[in-house]
Amino acid sequence: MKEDAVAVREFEVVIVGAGFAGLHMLYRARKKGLSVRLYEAGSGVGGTWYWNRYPGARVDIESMEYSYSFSEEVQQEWKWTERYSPQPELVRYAEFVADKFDLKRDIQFDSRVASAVFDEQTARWEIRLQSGEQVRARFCIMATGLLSAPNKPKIEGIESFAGPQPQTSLWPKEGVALEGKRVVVIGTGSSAVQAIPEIAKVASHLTVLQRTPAYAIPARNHAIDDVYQDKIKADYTGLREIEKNAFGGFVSLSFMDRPVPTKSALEVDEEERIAEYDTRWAAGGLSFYATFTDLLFSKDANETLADYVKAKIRERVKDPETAEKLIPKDYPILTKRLCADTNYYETYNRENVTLVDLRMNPIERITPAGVVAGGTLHECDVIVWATGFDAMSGALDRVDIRGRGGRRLKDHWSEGLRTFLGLMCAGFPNMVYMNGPGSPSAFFHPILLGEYQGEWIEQVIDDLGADPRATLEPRAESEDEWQRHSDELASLSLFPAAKSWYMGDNIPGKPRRMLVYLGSFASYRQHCEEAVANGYPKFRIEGRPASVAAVAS
Ligand code: NA7
Repeated sequence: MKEDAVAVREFEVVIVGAGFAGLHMLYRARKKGLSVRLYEAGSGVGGTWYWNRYPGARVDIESMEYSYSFSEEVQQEWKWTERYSPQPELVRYAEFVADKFDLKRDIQFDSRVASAVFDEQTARWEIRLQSGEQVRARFCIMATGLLSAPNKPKIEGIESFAGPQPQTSLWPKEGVALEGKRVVVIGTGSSAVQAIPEIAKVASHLTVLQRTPAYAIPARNHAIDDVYQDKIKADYTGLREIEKNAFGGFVSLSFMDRPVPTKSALEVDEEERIAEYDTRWAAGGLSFYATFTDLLFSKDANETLADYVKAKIRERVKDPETAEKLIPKDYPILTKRLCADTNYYETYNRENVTLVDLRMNPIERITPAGVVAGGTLHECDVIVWATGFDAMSGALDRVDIRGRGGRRLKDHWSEGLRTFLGLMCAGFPNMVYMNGPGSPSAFFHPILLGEYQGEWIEQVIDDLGADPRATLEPRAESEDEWQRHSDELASLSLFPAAKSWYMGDNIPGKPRRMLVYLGSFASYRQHCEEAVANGYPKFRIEGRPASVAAVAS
């Protein structure tokens, strides 16, 4: 039978991914009256929070901030229990929002999208699921997440290990038995920093294999009550406005009056500088990013904070040799993601915890009995891979995406990731990425960014709405211009001095480039608005809908 004889369902909008960005996009598309279907690989909503079920997993932006702003009802009704919510509560929150707006009736779970191919004849995306099911859509919105494609290194013998070897980012729903076991954790990024103290409490022995030490700041998590929440809920709109202009999109609530840094670390004297660091250390969390204007741009300024945190690590770890191993030596603080910890460093004071420096003792192979590093076999019952993600592009690369002329998105990116505004690519009409590479994503509150991008996408769909064959894609020169601007901002910062997932360094063969737009959200928003104002000057439009044709020609 010919394919067309089989009923291929057609939607105006297909969304991929039921994380926070995808759910909000679905809400908007439905409200607009568009025919829409969302495909999700998992069996439930929540995206990153659905998959990352490892012990200790919790958000590191305060929950009162790390939440939706688009519905005042949601803001008022939902109650958080802790300053930084644990993973199960974040999933419950996503469920609450999905149920409140009856979103699940347009979501197909357990459905991984395998390919999306643009058909130039029909101006439609042909989307195929791994199950073989096929649908068509005019707009394909990839809400696939910035940190969702797990990275598991290829190491000799990896399949031979006799016990379980879960990844933090794909932690089994039924859990992993760690009680009384000998556990090896590989990696010391944010996930490991959260998991290690929890695993150490129950394992008979924990060996941590560390390639690059992290900088971690105490999270100082605690329960939050109604009185505290009601104070914020009294003017949530006001808080959201502050967040949109704040460094990183969050203020850390005790610093609401100081959302952006105003002084250089070098223009104040040491007493004032240390007092500021002490205040933030006592408050806990990631507000350090917003302490001074030049921490990410001046090596000398940066060192003032690095030295401060190094001294704290030495205070927290009893054995000086272990403390030295835990102190980062070769990258500026904040240029790899700062971690928020609960008893991370103190965990190395426990009798049942050993730290191995992989720089001195690289991993050689995995055997049925454990991990061989530097000639020593670290025998264990469980290996936990806390080795991060193929960030920003990994989830998109896993889908076989082909635009005009059959060109693969992977090939478009073979010399370095490039997008226009992190939203679209030339040659891939009507395909939009949410929290994509080249957007402020990892450097801005991802939920608020997703909400803004959702509004932007809605406007684009609205403007193109008149003609079902109309398509829109950035001009190649708009993409070049955006990349030049983004690369230039990165080159002024200290980020290139660190090997990090921000720069694509953690994935062998990934071209090096700053994957996150470092301008402020305000500036990003201005670029997004200018791009579509006055007839979409930065875009190539086919089908010429009346609303944009006049000026775009
Ligand atoms: P991260 O932050 O990318 O951390 C991954 C860790 O795994 C990091 O310490 C890596 O060392 C280590 N790693 C990766 N590959 C290897 C190999 N082959 N051998 C040894 N060690 C390895 O991921 P997370 O999941 O912790 O956090 C991701 C983000 O989620 C975080 O930034 C927050 O935004 C939330 P490396 O530093 O590459 O030397």
